[in-house]
Amino acid sequence: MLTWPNYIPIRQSISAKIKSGRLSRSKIDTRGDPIEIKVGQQKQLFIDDYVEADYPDAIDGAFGNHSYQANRTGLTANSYRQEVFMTTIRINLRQNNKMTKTEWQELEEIGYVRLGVVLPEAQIDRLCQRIDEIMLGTIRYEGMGMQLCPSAPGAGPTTSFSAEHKGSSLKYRKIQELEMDPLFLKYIQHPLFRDITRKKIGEKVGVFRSMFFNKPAGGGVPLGWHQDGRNWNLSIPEEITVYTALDAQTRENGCLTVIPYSHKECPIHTVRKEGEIQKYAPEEKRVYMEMNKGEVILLKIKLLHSSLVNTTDRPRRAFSIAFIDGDTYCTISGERYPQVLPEYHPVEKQRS
Ligand SMILES: O=C(O)CCC(=O)C(=O)O
Repeated sequence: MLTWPNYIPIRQSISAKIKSGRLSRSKIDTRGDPIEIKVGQQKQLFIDDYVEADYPDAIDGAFGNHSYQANRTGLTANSYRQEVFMTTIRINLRQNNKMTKTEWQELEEIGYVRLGVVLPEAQIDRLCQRIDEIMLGTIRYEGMGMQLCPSAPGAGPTTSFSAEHKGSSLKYRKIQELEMDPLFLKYIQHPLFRDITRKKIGEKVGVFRSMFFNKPAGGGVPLGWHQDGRNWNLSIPEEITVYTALDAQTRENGCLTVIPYSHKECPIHTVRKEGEIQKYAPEEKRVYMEMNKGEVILLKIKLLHSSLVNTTDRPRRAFSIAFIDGDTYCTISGERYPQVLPEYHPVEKQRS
């Protein structure tokens, strides 16, 4: 079976055929990219007859163990030529709350693994509604860390992150300590994440952060290339983040972008200078993680990642959980972190 960072196997398979002369580029989607994926609950692949023979394997590789239904829905318009037809792939809800051996291997090797959609769409919608209520201030939690997006009216170019609500607006950039909210806590305690953390950490699990990352409609702040964890100063180092796309992510709305295998290339941390970007994160190494609404990715903390701004008129909301051992404390301040598994224990002193 083909392994997968992004749609590379499909692309490689197409490239091989182009090189060997069995397929001419003109036979593929005339817009240049051989395969177009429309992100949403349904993915549409524009795929050619030659690729069809390979595609069950490729798709199987692409979506790991997730079941899928592929239906040939007929020939597309003439502009795609007769050889190109449209296939609809529906990503079903993940059935298995345990990670497979292959998924663990992929995580270790590539630095991330796609886990599929973990919650039904209606429940993801409830999380979206809840985070909107928190931003608007109709639901409030004392001590919850919040930062406005500079695009919020009156926010100014630099906004600070501190433990207070900063006005009713959907233009927040980050919100932390979401484990305080029962709906988000329930999600953090999802059986799949219980399985992952039991294997990686043990029975008693905390969160260094459970954070909302927002790129409000028509804006947001670009996030430069970086690894996580360098300044966390944790007594027990941890290395996994569970990242959930609350809205579908695309290149247009500033999807998470990663450099596969970069977690092995240490230390790199923040990559700001042009020369460093060319060295560590050149365009050809980048994987734009276009995701379905509700799709979950497990990331190694040292995986180099970034994201751009949202150029669409809809928000790009995401939820990122950095799980740690429940006994971890900060080696500088001595502060402890909230425990979330097997049950929730908040910390007395709130972080700012
Ligand atoms: O959602 C984003 O744009 C960035 C997320 C991120 O940096 C993280 O989860 O560590």
